[in-house]
Amino acid sequence: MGRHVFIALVFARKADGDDMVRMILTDSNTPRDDVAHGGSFKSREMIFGGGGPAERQTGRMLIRRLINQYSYKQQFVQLAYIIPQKYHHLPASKAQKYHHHLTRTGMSMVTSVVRPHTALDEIDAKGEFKRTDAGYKHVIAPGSQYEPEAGRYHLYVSLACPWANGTLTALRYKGLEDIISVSVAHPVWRRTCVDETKSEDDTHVGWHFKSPGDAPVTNELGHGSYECDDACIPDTVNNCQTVRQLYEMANDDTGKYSTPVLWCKKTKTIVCNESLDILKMFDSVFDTNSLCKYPLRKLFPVNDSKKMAMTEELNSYIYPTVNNGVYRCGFARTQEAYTKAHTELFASLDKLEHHLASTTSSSSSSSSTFLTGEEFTWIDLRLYMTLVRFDPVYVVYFKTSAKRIMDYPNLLRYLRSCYAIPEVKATTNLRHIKMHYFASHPALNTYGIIPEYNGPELE
Ligand SMILES: N[C@@H](CCC(=O)N[C@@H](CS)C(=O)NCC(=O)O)C(=O)O
Repeated sequence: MGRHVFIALVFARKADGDDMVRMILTDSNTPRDDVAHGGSFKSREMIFGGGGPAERQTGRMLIRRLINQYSYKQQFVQLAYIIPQKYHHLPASKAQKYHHHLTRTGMSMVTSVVRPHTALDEIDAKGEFKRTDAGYKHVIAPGSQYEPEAGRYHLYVSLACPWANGTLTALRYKGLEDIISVSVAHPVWRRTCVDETKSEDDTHVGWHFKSPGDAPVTNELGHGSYECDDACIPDTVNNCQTVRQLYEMANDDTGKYSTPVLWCKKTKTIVCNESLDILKMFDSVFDTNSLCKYPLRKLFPVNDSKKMAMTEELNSYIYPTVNNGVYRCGFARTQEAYTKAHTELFASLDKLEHHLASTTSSSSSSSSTFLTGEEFTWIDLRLYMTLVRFDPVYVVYFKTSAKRIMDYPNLLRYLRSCYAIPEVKATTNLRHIKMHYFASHPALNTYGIIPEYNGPELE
C-alpha cells in the first residue's frame, strides 16, 4: 500500500505586507480519510521567508517536486491559504487546525494544486475501496440562487455509470427532456490532460465527449477499437472535450471528475454532482408551472411516510453492500477487502431475493412488482442500475461471482419489471455499459477485451 501525504502550503501575510510561505508536509500510513480528519502524523516543516507571488510559485514548485520525489502519485490533500499573522507559530502538527479554523471562519482558499484522481485511487490502508463524497451539492429550489427554469440546466452523463444513468432515467421518467438538455460522454476513459502545458506526470484518465461518427478510440494503452456511436452526445453548451474541463471551468478543487454533472448555464458552474440529490430535484422542483410532463409520477413517496421510511431502510443496506458493494469487490486491492465486500454483497442479494418473494406472496394481485409494492420508486431505480450491469459486467469484471442475477428467480423477475418501464428501457445501453467497464481500467483489463455475454433476456 502506498503511503499518504498531507501537504499544507500556507501563505502567511506578515505585518509589513510581505507574504511568507510555509510548507507543511506530513505523512503517515493512515488512510486518506483519517488524514483528512486528523490522525497521527510524523511531520516536518519547512519555512521559506520573503515576497509574494514568487514565493507562491516556489511553493507550488516544491510541492510538485516533493510529490515526484516521494512518488506520492495518488493520494494526498493539499491546502493553500492566506492566514493571519497569529498563526505563524503554530506547530506543523496543527496543520489540520488551520484548515478547520479557516473553514469555520470562511476565509477563502487562495490557491490549491489539485491532484486529479479517479475512483481507482480511493483505496484505504486495508486495500478497501472508499468512495469519496460528491463535492457539489447546491440545490435547485424556488426562491433560491438556482430557480427551477426551463432551458437553464444541462445534465452531463455517461450511460455506463449507474449513478448518472439513474439521473437520466429520472429526467425522462418525469418528462423533463424538453427543459433540461443532456450530453452523453463516450464510455471509454482516456487521458484527460489535453492541455500540453500541463505537467507531464498528469496521467489522469476520465470521461471524454465525442460526436457520433468520430474516429473510434482505443483504451489508454492503445488496445481495442471503441466506436463513437449514435448514443454519444457532445457538449454543445460549453464545448468541453472532457468532463474534467467542466470541473475546471467551475474552479474545481476536488480533483475527481465524475458523472453525473448538473450544470447551470446561467451561472456557468456545477450545481450538483451527487446523483441522489439530482434524483430528488428532478422528482419535485420542476413539478409546477408545467415544467415537467409527469408531475404526478413520484420516485420519492414523500406523502407516504411509511413507504418513504421503507425505501430509506432498504437503501441503508442496498447502497453500501450492493450499489457500492460491487465496486468494493472490483476495486479491492487485498483479498480480505474483496472477501468482505463479496460476502456482504451476496448476503444482501439473498435478503432482497427473500424480500421480493414475500412482497409478491403477500400481495392480493399477482403483480406486487417493486421493492415497496406496486410503484416504481428511487430505490428500485438505484437497485435496477446495479442489477442490469451485474451478469454482463460485474460477475466477470468485479469478480462478484458467487451467483448471477439469473440464479435468483425473484430478482430476475424484478429486473425485467423495471426494464419494462419505457423510460428505463430507453435509457439502458448495454453497449456503453460493457464498453466502459471493460475498456476503461487497463490495470484491470489490459487488452480491453469485452466479453460476448449480455446477461439475461430482459423482455
Ligand atoms: N456520488 C456520485 C458518484 C458518481 C460516480 O462515482 N461516478 C463515476 C462513474 S460510475 C465516475 O464518474 N467516476 C470518475 C472517476 O472515478 O474518476 C453520485 O452518486 O453521483
